[in-house]
Amino acid sequence: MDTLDSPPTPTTLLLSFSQIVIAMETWTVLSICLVSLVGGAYTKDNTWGGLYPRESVSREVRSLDGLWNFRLSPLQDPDKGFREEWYSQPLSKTGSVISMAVPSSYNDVTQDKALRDHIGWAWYDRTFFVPTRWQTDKLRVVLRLGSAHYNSIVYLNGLSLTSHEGGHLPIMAEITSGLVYGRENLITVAINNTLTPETIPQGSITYHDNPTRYPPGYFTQSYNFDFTNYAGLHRTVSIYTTPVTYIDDILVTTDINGSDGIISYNITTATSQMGPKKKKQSDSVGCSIKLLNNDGDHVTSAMGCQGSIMVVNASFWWPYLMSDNPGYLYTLEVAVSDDAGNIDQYPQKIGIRTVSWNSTSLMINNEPVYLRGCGKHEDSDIRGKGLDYPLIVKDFSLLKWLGANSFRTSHYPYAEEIMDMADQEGIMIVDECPAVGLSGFDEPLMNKHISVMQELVRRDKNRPSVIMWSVGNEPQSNQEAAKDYFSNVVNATKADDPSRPVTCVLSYDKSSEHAASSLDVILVNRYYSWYSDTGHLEVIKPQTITEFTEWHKLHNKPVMISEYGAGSIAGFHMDPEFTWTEEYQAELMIQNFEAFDELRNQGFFFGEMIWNFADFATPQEYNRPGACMKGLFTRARQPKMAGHLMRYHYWSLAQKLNNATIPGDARRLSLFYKL
Ligand code: GCB
Repeated sequence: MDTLDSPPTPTTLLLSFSQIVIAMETWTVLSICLVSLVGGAYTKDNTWGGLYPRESVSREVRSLDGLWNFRLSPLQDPDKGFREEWYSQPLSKTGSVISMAVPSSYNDVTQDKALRDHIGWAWYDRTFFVPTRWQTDKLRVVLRLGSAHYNSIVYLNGLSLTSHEGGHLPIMAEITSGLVYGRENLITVAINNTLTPETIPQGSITYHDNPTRYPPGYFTQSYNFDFTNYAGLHRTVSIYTTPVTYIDDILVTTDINGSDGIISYNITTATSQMGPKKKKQSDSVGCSIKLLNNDGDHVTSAMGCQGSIMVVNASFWWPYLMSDNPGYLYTLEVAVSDDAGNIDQYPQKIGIRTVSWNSTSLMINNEPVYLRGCGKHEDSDIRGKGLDYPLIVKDFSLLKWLGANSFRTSHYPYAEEIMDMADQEGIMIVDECPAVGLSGFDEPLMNKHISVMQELVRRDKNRPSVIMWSVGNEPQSNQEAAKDYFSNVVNATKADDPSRPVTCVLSYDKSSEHAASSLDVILVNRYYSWYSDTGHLEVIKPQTITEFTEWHKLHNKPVMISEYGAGSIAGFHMDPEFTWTEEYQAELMIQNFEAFDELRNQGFFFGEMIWNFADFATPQEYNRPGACMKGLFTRARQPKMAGHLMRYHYWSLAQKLNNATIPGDARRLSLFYKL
């Protein structure tokens, strides 16, 4: 959904329509004037592939992470920055700025409540140096922002460069002709966190215009999900170079035949129309590939921009605890060259594995898998949803400590750096788009939803860890319009990627549910003894067994539970167990485990994911103390009783189903939990 020179959508600007028209007109006129001043016009480049910026002999990557300048647009004057053209000069010249960490959410890094609770536009800028060498070497230069939540407009040296709707997915634009070489360049990003019924996810703004109860112009934002709507430049920002003729995208699919692997690849190339011309450009581009094993040794090579190669006696990609060597990755070194002498190379990590499914099971490499996992969030203290390497390492270390083999990227796509870890550690991913709690299924929303899925598939298609696409979480799919809506979104996703099952996480009763019939596998969230029959743990087993058996009978598809759980306040204990205590959370889990064992024995139940891996931040409300407390771990990633219990449970399953050996301390701890 990247567009150059396309204005942000009115609904996300928090401006009146007439203000938007004026802003758009000013913006366009201004762009035209400034373009002629610097002598270069930006052209549309929204056909980019999903390749993460990686260095190679032909590519250089420079990080723009660090401390940026930052200021907010006033709540009551959201278009001030556009009207005063804050992007046309350093932000510090437009008013007072503060330093802002990138990547990070901006909400929790200061003591300022207005910043934490801001609704509307926030502005970032920084300068960066570009060497003259890049110009003399006639390189194409690309800017990439890992994600900016929710709506963003990017300016380079005072000109509008690109805009993007939606957080959690990358924004890219070629900047070759807009750069000043051998000098400092200015990048400015305006970000708006406003959610409306037309955004994905949805939200709404309420204007409280009763002067006896609220101050003038008072408005609030609400949304149909419980996690904090953190905002900002959440992921890494970088610029990178490629030759003028470059690898635009690589699609890899894999198959297995006995002990051999088959890798099919399709390389898309492009030639920059904006970049400096190096000699004579040519249409004739040649591709070659080289396959390296994970020690970097050469395995095989081939010529051609598409084709298949056979890997004799391949090392397959297996999930964690299903093999002694899980997460085995090869590197496909792709090279393209044109007859003007441009050569581009890109190292693409791949795993050789298959995903298949039938009416009862999900299989990796033809072996049924049972998902032992968690719903998660990108969430931590101070950083909010900002990418944080220590947190990535800690979370994967905890997942493996638990004996988990999977998680769902609830409720939006996670950072590519997290996905890299999943690939390499053998953690299976249900890859979810940001469509959480959708309602009002009209055509414009559907088209936007389909585009978001396309962006997600484009980004993550080559990842062996991704075993399933989830087009959303808990839509209001009891509405009849959900039937056609989801059938269209699912079919569009399958057209983009027929190799993986497509699902949507459901919450309505099967009798009133309209999305289920289009899904390949059924994922259901259920909170027995928490949101229903609170305090009555004895109902969990009969209710869970009955319900999930019926889902399978009705749809003849594999079924799993994608959320269950209870809130617990770390350190709060009572015996007998009582809601919100660690004991209650643990006992609720034990009741669920017994139900899951029975369901698994029936042959159609293919996984369990507890809600949630860790406690996470929520907006201010009276039923949650600043966080959703259903974590196995606290927000600081320390285990509750539930974490220890889950460690024993998941390792026991791994022993039973995958012949894994339960670590000694996990076995000892089980004695505390009546297991
Ligand atoms: C759900 C949602 C999840 C919430 C959870 C809860 O069904 O999918 O996002 O956090 O319930 O704790 O209420």
